[in-house]
Amino acid sequence: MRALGTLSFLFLLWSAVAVPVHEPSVGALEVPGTKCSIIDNRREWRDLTTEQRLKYINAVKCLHKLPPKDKTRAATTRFEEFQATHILLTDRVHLVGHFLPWHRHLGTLYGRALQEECGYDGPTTYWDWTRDDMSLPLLNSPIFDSATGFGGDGVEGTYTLPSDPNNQTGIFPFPGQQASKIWKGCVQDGPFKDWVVHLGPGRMNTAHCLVRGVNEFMRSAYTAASVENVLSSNSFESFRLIIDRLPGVHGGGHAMVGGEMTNTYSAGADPLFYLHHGGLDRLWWKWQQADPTNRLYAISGPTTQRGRDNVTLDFEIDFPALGPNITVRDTMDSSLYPNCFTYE
Ligand SMILES: *[C@@H]1O[C@H](CO)[C@@H](O)[C@H](O)[C@H]1NC(C)=O
Ligand SMILES: *[C@@H]1O[C@H](CO)[C@@H](O)[C@H](O)[C@H]1NC(C)=O
Ligand SMILES: *[C@@H]1O[C@H](CO)[C@@H](O)[C@H](O)[C@H]1NC(C)=O
Ligand SMILES: [Cu+2]
Repeated sequence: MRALGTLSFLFLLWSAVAVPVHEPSVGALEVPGTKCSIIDNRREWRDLTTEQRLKYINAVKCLHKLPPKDKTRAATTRFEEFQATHILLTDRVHLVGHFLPWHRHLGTLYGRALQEECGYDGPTTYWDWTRDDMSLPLLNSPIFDSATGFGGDGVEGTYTLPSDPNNQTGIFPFPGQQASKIWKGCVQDGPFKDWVVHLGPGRMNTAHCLVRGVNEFMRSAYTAASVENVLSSNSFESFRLIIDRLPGVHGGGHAMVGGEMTNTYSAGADPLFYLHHGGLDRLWWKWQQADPTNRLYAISGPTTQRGRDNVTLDFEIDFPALGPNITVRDTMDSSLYPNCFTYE
């Protein structure tokens, strides 16, 4: 009792004297640009253990059961809150210089939600399309496995696009694709076969199934040679243009999965959105790592679609309802706060 009294006295003395001087608050440790205490070593889908894959999928399902944090918006679940943010900001974060920075941080926030809100304890994951056997149909990819993946193709005849006579919602097929083939039908196998999403297609809000139309349309963008070619760009400007060019290495993954993934606005209805964007982010990361002195903080491209200016490192990007505003600079070195990840 007496010893305890002395100890607590010493503790009080220590906390009164030492704490205010030496101990920064936890928040202060997470200042953007500072070193992370934990790094998420991102790993490709097929390099996760089967147990990790199942846990990841369960976490995605969990996120779609949690309520949104900001109930004043259109999202009905926490999962949809990420999709809603993407819908809201689509016209501000595509075909601009901060396309890759914005999607990098969106992926971080989504991965963190799976870990912190839904108990996923494995690494954040991504899709390296070049590992799919080009001699086999895309549906043979382990990504589309119905037991340990995200389920397969949409079933023809189970979904009809709502009419959009004035093209108000941004539903449109990629050039050379037919809308009815791409919005083929509801996914009826695998973990998301009973899913109801409430946002999309496009900017509409309708309750509907997870729609896909898996196809080989853009496979050629994902040969090892084609991806090497993207990585051989020697300026950020040419790199970002080659990534974003329709229907290149960004649009290609959207087009091949088909359905909701082909929609610029509502693509985040499909959990594969985050694996595809993780794959793109990894290309950016690899491009940066090949010459960090010159590339880690290289940025260019307009601040608005069809703008003639260039985005700077100080440009602010926002994530309504998901997290605080950050600057483009804060995304450039993924190993620092607030992103804290690397690729194995
Ligand atoms: C529909 O709108 C999108 C953008 O929202 C545009 O890219 C597309 O060309 C339009 N399609 C038609 C047929 O007007
Ligand atoms: C924007 O950056 C690109 C690539 O560095 C450059 O070619 C272009 O001249 C810049 N435009 C302006 C308006 O500064
Ligand atoms: C975050 O960024 C958005 C868009 O630039 C801006 O409208 C908003 O005021 C910013 N919020 C804060 C808290 O700075
Ligand atoms: Cu996007």
